Amino acid sequence: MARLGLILGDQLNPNHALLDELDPAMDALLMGEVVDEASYVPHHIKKIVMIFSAMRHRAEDLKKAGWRLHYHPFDPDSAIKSFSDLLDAQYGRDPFDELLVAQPGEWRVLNELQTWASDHDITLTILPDRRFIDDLSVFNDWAQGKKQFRMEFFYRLMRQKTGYLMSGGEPVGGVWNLDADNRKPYKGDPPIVPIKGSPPDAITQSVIKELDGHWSSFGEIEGFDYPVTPAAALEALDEFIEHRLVAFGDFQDALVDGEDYLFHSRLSSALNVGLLDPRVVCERAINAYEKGAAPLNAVEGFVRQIIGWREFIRGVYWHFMPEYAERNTLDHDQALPEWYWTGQTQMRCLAQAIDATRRNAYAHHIQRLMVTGNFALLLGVIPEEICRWYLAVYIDAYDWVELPNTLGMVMHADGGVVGSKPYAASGKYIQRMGDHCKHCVFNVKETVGESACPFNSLYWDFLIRHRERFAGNARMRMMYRNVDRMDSAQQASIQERAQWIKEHINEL
Ligand code: FAD
Ligand code: DLZ
Repeated sequence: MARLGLILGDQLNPNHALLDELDPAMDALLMGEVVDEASYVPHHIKKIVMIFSAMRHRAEDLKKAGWRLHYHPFDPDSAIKSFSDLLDAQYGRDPFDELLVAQPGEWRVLNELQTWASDHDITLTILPDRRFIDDLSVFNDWAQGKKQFRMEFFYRLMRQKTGYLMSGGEPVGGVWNLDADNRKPYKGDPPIVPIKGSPPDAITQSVIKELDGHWSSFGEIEGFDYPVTPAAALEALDEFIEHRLVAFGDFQDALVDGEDYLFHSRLSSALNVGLLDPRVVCERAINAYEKGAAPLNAVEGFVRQIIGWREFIRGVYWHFMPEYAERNTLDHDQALPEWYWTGQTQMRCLAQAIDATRRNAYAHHIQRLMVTGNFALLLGVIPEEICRWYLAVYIDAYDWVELPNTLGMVMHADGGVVGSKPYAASGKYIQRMGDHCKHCVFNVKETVGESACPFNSLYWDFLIRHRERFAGNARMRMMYRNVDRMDSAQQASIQERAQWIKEHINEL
């Protein structure tokens, strides 16, 4: 029986399950740079360069290891546009009875492969996706019978399962979560060591040459320096551990004008295409803690992002898809402001986050959550529009991770699966966590009036509009107490200013 293994562009992990399942002497592998995958959203050009270059490196390694691999390089004029076309072409060239693939990262892709296999009467075998710490069944077993999913409890299970930062069955340091220590604004100490980056090698340079000027999408190509091989990704990991992990915890929530990365790892793109194994990432960070090179609040905070948030978010995605993508619990109906695609807004925090996104295909978590995300929530943007934006513009964005973070965590459009309350915040939060407001034309201390920070009126308007849904939420009681301190005239003028902002949003 002839078997074909399809390796998707974000499944480049050297321990891919296909390589254990198939026999290089008998079975073939297939990889393809297909136009539809590069264009179903206007991906940042750096994201496409990274994926194609990493795919080409992986293909070289597989061929060197003796695999019979058919590789379809990018060709916008080719008749091969989709994974289905790619499989058709391969089937015509070298027929097979069974198609094997690791669980794709998107429901859309899984659906396409299932449809293709069923139309061709071919057995489709889905193998585990080893880019994660655990199999999806771990999340599903945990989720069974639960009315509410809370990351914190899933995280504790993952700590116990991995044994990370555990001692005698108890969390090291006596508490599971040191998040309360991780909210300091940054005042310049310790100095931020710039990310060294991985200069483009010959393969990356040739991808850049092929795409530059011939493939228009979002973002700038200049300065590409993301790792595209497992070796380069390990170097990036070690560099993070040596220079930034130490302050990762303290300044995890900080926002600093002119600083793109602060103390974040910038490892998400490598993790999400399988260049880095999440276990290796956590174990090297824990090793730094055990050697006394990084404090517990930094290492626990970092490990939590990976064994907690990353695994939890993926579990939520597969648990609720495909209907999850359709949710719009708060009935939001505003179009995404045009300047999300250009960065041309006078609101300093948004301009900085979007400018970094355009240059780097990256913004750090607090920019994504509390700046571009928070603003879209307060404005009431249609979830589908803001999700499409996040999926397009970030180098690490794939549906399994982007969707629950955006639709769930940021937009609260899932009705509270990912978060028990929306992360709605006024300009005061942005002022507290950084220095953007000092450089902004708007006044963060004002709520109404022409020069008032737009976050402020939109924040109160959001609370007033959604009073029925949120006033009874224990975690929002204080917010509603503040709303109730305002008389009806104050509330009306806030709502008037919020309405004006919505009507003139593209001019701000
Ligand atoms: P660090 O701050 O150094 O964190 C370390 C690692 O933890 C990350 O590399 C990532 O693998 C993991 N991690 C941290 N938070 C999360 C999270 N909430 N969900 C999943 N993994 C997490 N992350 C993506 O990988 N792809 C996305 O498309 C994506 N979209 C997002 C959209 C929104 C609206 C928000 C609020 C967050 C999103 N995130 C996404 C999560 C997070 O913002 C990024 O993982 C992080 O900013 C990547 O930068 P870093 O590698 O420097 O992360
Ligand atoms: C994101 C992406 C892009 C831009 N291009 C390709 C490609 O040409 N070939 C490929 O196999 N995969 C690509 N990908 C990743 C797929 O879209 C990915 O498999 C899904 O996003 C699932 O996570």
